[in-house]
Amino acid sequence: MLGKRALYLLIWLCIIIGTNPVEAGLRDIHPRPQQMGLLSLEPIRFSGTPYLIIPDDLTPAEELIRDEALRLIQQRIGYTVPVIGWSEYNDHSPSIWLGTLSRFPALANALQSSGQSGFGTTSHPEEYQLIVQEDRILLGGGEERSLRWGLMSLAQLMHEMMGQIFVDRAFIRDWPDFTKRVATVNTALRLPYQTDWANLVTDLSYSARMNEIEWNHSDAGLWTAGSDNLSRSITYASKVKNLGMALSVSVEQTGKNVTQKFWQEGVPINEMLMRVTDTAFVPVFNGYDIAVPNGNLESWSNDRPTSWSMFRDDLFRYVSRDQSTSHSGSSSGKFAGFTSSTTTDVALRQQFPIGSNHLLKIRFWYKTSGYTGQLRCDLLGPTSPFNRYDNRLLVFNTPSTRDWSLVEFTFCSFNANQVLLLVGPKSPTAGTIWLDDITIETAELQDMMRRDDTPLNVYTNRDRMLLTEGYDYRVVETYSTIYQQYIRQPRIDRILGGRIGVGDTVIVNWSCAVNYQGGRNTVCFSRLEPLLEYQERIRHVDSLIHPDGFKIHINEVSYAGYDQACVQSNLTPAQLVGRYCRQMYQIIQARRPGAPVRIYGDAFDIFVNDPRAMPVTYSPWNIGALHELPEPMEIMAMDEYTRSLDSSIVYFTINRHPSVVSVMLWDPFSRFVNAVQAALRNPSCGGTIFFMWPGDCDDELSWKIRGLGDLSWNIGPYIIHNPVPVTGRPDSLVITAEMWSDTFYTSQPPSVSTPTLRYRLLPNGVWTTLTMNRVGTDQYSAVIHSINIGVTAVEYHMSVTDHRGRTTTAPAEAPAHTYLCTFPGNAGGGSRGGEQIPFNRNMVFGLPQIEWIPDTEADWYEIRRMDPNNQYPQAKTVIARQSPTCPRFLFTDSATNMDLIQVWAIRREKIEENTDRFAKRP
Ligand SMILES: [Ca+2]
Repeated sequence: MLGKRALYLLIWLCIIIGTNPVEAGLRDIHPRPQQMGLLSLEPIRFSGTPYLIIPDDLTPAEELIRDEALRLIQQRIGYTVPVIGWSEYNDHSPSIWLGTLSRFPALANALQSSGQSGFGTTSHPEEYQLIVQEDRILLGGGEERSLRWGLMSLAQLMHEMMGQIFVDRAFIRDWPDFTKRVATVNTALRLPYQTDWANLVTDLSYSARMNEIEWNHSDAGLWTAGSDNLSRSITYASKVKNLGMALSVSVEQTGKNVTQKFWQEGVPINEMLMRVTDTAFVPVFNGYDIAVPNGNLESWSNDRPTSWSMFRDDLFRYVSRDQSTSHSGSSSGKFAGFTSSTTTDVALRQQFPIGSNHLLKIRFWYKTSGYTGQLRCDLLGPTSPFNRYDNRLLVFNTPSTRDWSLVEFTFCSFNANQVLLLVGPKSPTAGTIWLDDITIETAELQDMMRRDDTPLNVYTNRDRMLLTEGYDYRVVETYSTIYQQYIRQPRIDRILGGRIGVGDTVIVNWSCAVNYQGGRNTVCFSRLEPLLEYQERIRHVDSLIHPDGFKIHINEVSYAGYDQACVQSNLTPAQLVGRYCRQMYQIIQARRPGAPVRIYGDAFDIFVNDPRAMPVTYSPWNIGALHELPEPMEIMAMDEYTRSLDSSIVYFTINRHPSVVSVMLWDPFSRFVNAVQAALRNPSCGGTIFFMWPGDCDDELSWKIRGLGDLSWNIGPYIIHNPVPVTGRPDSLVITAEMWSDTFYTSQPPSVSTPTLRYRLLPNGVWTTLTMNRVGTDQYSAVIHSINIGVTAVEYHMSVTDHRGRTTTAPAEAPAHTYLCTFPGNAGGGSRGGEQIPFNRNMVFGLPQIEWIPDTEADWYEIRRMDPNNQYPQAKTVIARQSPTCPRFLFTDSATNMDLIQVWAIRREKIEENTDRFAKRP
């Protein structure tokens, strides 16, 4: 039974192979390789168990690679393969050779001898090279990490069927377009679900060949975080390192969590009018004389409330005057007529003066009947969006049916004289809601800063005499918790015998630690204490986790430059932020010299469009911030917060900062495509980083991370070219390639254009260009004619451009690299034959040049370079060919080590057979 099934499967496999040239295997590889093709249309069937051949005396990093190889191969073919160290290798077959080129010279030599362009040395970070030969798989790379990516590709080429292993006979030379492919893990590990989520994001990102985890770990470096949390953190950090990914860590969220209350910035509250009672000072109800025009909704004209506007004029159809229901006076505003398709914003809005530096309380009344939806009250800066702040925003689900109810909350006017107030239904779908009596009045004292730089001054109202604390009045905390230099619920008491009496009014100037955006704090960037704690936390996190780099987690900069410590520094708010971050950078560098540091772009990007950055007085508010930063710092160009991603990147570039483009994972994928293209346009941009928080887009994590990995590795277009097999010298040669581009989940239809072949006939032909013709789906072809008797080989390369305007060449570095179709009996360039000849060296324009005496019998010359680690008598790497009429060569790199250079005169008839053989080193 089993035998029949096996036979059936094998027949089926042969049909698949026979009818569909097995490129499917290559097309399935994600991310898509830079250079790829098949050496044979039939996969190799390995007879017997393959051996994994690795260098001797493995380093810890190499041990991880070995284990990863065993894991991936086991996952793919169902069993573990035996491992053989190089010194024990004795022609074991079939075999998989795995190692970095520097640690495995025989592997490097075998790759170089393969005859494939560019193989045997690496020229890109994370580059790997993979060739599946008859009885041997070669997988080498420049560094350990690249071997992981190569193993993932190899696994894609492997198939197991009835105990036999089939491997597509492919060659791949691959590296990522970006050196930075960063996944953000935005969570502490307090709870099991957070740990699960961090592991999931990490596994998905690793599979998508991202090479760095940025862990914004809000508990990092806190002794108070707890031992479970600590052990989870260490375990997680080890996991990231064992996956060969870089780990960068941030230890706090400046501007969000201020662990010590007195670090907050003191926003000055000026000219607050208070009345002295026998128990305490109380605010005069409307001491600032602010009135909300038509806040009682008594005045109507054409069935619209005077003074109020709406987002769009037609939205007034939801609003009407109700003279039968009111909280005060004779009318209220009634909102009704909602359906499931009602727009979300049905709020009344108006802009009016409120005066700067006031602490205010907004109050309004609402009533509902069968209402489904939310109620919103939003206080914004006066002009949108660049001079706007989300000062205070309140959104809540109302009870469905409720009689008149009061809503009140406190906000600060900061330095804005005007406010844009929005109040009304949000996302309503049914029922009725009424509003009435919208007022703004002086707020109670709260969150008072009591530092030297945030003075409290009390004056008499009548003659503005400065009163004395401790003699005329005292300030006490009425809240149960006592904070240092901060009073949460202050009360000012009259002192008997002082200069003020009950019934007097006083003017109070004080500083408030303002919450905004529904609870964020402002940080005083002139205080030393936050930096001291930062230093402490960096020390702890470095000692416990020892990350590869750091992130300064300063986002949505909540900064005003109000308190005296800030003002007296003579720096602009932007410069203060920059200086503060520079100090954080210096703290990191003092601990870990040279460690890379990344930072959010919001506070440093003059093209920022972040309406939450508060309270800005001009736009862009952050001019000067970037210039305070040390130049090595990497800045995030944030797709979501900039008006122009290209402009942001260029701004960072001209200020000598590298950057990465940052995308929010829950955004539409088309934004990622645009962001990656912007990054590609700007060479100083190192790559991509994505972020989200647990629960944001969990359903989409898998495909979006994979897609972003593909995009960041190689956006395309793609070329699969199977080198032409020849058995004799043909009269003409057909060059074909599979060329295509990817939609990347966008609606833009992919297409390719100008598929082009460039070729010359060796030894003496000139370069010729042909347009390749479409001969099938994604298949292109061109014919080289007139291959005459003297032609020994055809040298060629291809290119194609896609609908994004991106051009890809094959080989990947054409024309520096080319394909060579050498005719049997006429071993061509790249061969090992010929005769080494001496040369003289001199300098031309500061560059080394070599010259030699012409060899009248040479068909061409080859300039070759020896591997410094692997100096065979015959150098293996052909770096250039020269025609017989040009017995000289100018190097473009002044640092070229001339001791490694050889010149060979190639004589066709004396060339040895170009073989794939290699010798085990003695
Ligand atoms: Ca009213």
